[in-house]
Amino acid sequence: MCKASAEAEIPDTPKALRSTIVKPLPPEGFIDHRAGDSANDYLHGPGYNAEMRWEVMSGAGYLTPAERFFVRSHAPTPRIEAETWSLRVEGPALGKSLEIGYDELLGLPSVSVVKSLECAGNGRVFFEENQGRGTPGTPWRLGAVGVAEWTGVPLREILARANAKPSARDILVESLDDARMRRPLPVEKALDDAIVAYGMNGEALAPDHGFPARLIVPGWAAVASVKWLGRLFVSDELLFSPWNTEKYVLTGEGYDGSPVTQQNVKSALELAWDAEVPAGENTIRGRSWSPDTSIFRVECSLDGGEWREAAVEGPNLPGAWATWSLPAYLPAGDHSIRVRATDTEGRTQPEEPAFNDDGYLYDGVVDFPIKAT
Ligand SMILES: Nc1nc2c(c(=O)[nH]1)N[C@H]1C(S)=C(S)[C@@H](COP(=O)(O)O)O[C@H]1N2
Ligand SMILES: [Mo]
Repeated sequence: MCKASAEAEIPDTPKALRSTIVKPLPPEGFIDHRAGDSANDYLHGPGYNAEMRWEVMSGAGYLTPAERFFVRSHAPTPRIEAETWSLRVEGPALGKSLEIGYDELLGLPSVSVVKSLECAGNGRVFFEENQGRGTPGTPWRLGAVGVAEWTGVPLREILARANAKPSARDILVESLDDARMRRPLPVEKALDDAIVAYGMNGEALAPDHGFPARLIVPGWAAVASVKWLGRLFVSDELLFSPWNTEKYVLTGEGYDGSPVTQQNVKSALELAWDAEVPAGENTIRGRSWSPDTSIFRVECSLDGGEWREAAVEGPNLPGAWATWSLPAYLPAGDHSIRVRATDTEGRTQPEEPAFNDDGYLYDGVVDFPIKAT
């Protein structure tokens, strides 16, 4: 029987069946940010994190391969068996409770969407490097983002099957890993475009990315996209947990402590940080992304010179990214390239993003160092 309490009873994952991150993290593909055990405080602890090196996207096609996708987990990756797993959907704002097994989930009406998934802290290190303001948290450069094709069941469909009442307001999304995430998601966003995903780039989700099922909440900081789903508790009241009051909230001067929701416009080069390229004529390639629309324009400034437009190439899918290129003559020596994207809503990357205490949502113009030899 399903119990309609706000606290889920989540079985302990046997220790022998966990690994900090399961997939290989070859050093040429990842910056390993794992910083030791955070077993006593998965909410605030450093977690188990691996950053994608941007040079792997050079010539890699539009989607980020699952093997190259960044990992951000508060606790070790749990190994969950599809046969014994189920998703519980319950709470006072539903006409009936559901318990959906893996095969049953795969049999429900599904969609496939190509969307980015980005950590709220992506770009955090630039608050320190560009503004001299240190923050706690993983020192991501720009590799805590990826674009994948996600396949799953619209959350709207699941809520309809549970006879969700019009009074439904908030959903506590609970995970089965040791972090036991309990991040509330507004019903409005759930009904709009959130999905319970079981597929990534045409394959079952990998263990590190949420097998058997995770939420995908397009355009929102990826903390909303809870992995290893266990239970959705649907309430007609606003819900609060440390996951939307203590962490993943915007605090500091000018902020009111509200949860991070939508991401913003950013850009990266398909090059290593501090890349070396041959001196002479080069084609610089990069990608820019918007949380919910396409990219309208990308401008670059070489060594502090005038802004020049890069050639934006297709596909340029809304809520995913656009690839672009810029011819650049680079004489031997040290150079820098500044990149500034604008999306079709007219949102442009600012010179100096407003600082917040935990270093979320850095969307400022980044000065990419390049050495020509
Ligand atoms: N259960 C669970 N879900 C989670 C997390 C987690 O630690 N546990 N981390 C969140 C955060 S902060 C991010 S950025 C994304 C990362 O997704 P990925 O590891 O598939 O790239 O997962 C989110 N979902
Ligand atoms: Mo994150």
